[in-house]
Amino acid sequence: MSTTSLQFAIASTDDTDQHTSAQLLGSALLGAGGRLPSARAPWPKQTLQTELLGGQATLEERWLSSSDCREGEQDGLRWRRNDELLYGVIELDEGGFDAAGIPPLQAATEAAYQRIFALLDAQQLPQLWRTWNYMAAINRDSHGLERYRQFNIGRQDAFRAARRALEVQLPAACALGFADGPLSIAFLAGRTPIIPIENPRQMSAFAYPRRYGPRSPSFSRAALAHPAGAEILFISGTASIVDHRSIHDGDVVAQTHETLCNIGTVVDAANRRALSVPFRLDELHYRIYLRHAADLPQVTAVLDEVLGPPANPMSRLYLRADVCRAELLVEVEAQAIHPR
Ligand code: 3EB
Repeated sequence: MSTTSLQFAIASTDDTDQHTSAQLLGSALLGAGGRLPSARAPWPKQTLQTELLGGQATLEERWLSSSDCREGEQDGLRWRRNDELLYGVIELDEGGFDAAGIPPLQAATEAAYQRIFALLDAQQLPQLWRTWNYMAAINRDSHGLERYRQFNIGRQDAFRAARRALEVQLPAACALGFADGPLSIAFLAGRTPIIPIENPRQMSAFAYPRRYGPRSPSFSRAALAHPAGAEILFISGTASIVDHRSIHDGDVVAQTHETLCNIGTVVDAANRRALSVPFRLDELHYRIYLRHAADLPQVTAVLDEVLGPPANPMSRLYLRADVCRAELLVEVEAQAIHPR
């Protein structure tokens, strides 16, 4: 028996009966790259169009509510909620956003975030806690601009249009590229505001200089969220960036060490604001994104060395993905839930 209102679990995709679906807020399917779309899930499910590395073919990460959920669907967005938080997924094909002048990815991103903000306002759960952003060909140039930078314009314009703050209360986030697939955004939102956390080793992403694109990325380095009886720590996608510069060009081992140093520093910063017991690096659930699948042994060895071998191998899931700067070879995100 748990008194927390939210739990996180990893399931192999064939044990769908393990949780009554009435209490499943939603999920993410990892390792679906190259597969035919399966039957439509009865809950919001984000499909990561890439490969899980080194383990199972597919796994599903599930967010479980302690109470039954309500749900809805509109304009490509599916959501489920309980009394205090909401999980949603929106998937948009860029082909539907081919207006003159504006890159389709930028237009699709702006539309997606506008729909998310409209939903959260209507549901009276306005606080965006965490977003998971995936898109095809993130490093490719089109319309004279790298696609990740197009995404950042659409995202920031939507925050601005919704009169949402651009430098405070930004959600934790990640943004990665796959070879193929729609713009796919999953999100958790709630009634209560997050405590946003920045990293003293890194410039805040919302303050990045213009050389990284005409609009800065709209995310916090980490966030603490507080549903009833619980404290969630979300660590945003983290890479080998110190101040605003990518470092250790071409050296995946050094990039992984730098990334884990950044995560250690941001966890320390979060622990100074945490309401529960301190978060430890060896209790976090990690997703590790590798640009090159062949780097898996080296990256795994660094994580095992720095964090200790995982007590549960499911707590470190390795995925193939393109990181949002061409020189970055690895990105790591993490989370944990404590009772409070
Ligand atoms: C960085 O630190 C690496 O655009 O939402 C990490 C996490 C990164 C989130 C985002 C981007 C995003 O700038 C990239």
